[in-house]
Amino acid sequence: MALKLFELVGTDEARPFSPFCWRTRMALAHKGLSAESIPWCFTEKAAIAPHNSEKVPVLIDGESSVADSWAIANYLEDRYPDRRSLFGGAGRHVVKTDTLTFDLSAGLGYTEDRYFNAADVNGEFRTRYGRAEVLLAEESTHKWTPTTSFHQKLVCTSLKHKERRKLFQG
Ligand SMILES: N[C@@H](CCC(=O)N[C@@H](CS)C(=O)NCC(=O)O)C(=O)O
Repeated sequence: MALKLFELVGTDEARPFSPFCWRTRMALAHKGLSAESIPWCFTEKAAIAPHNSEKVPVLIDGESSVADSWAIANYLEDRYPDRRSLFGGAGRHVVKTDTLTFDLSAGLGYTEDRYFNAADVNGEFRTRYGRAEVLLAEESTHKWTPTTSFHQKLVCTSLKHKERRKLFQG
């Protein structure tokens, strides 16, 4: 079934400019899926009202429709489990209901900091500092109304205390 995506545009329909819609485009690309674009302007509330949303992105997948970039990512992950995972690594849904999710995850990450002014990192003056890290994360989403949700994420990294102190001292 062909996917369709309502995405925010201005005068140029070929240039969707909403970062929330870009999120969905990136999620689709990561999954190897494409979606026909339905250009949408701020005033066209009636077009997305049947999908219980006042905002875009709204993804249409056959008879189903999903609003909110985070909800869409979760939908794609559940609906297309055989495609590359959006949430790779070791993880577990501790709670997963229509209105609440709470996830725990762990994995390897890579972070690169860049500084306007060179900073002393481990005795070396650097303008950038990249390192591989072990990550531990918890994340939750609470859906309050069809159009309002609260999303929080806490990621703990393996950055050593000595390195962290030097970074913050600049
Ligand atoms: N939490 C939503 C936010 C979506 C959102 O704010 N979309 C904006 C475009 S950037 C919108 O449609 N605004 C329409 C309006 O406020 O009338 C998501 O992640 O998708």
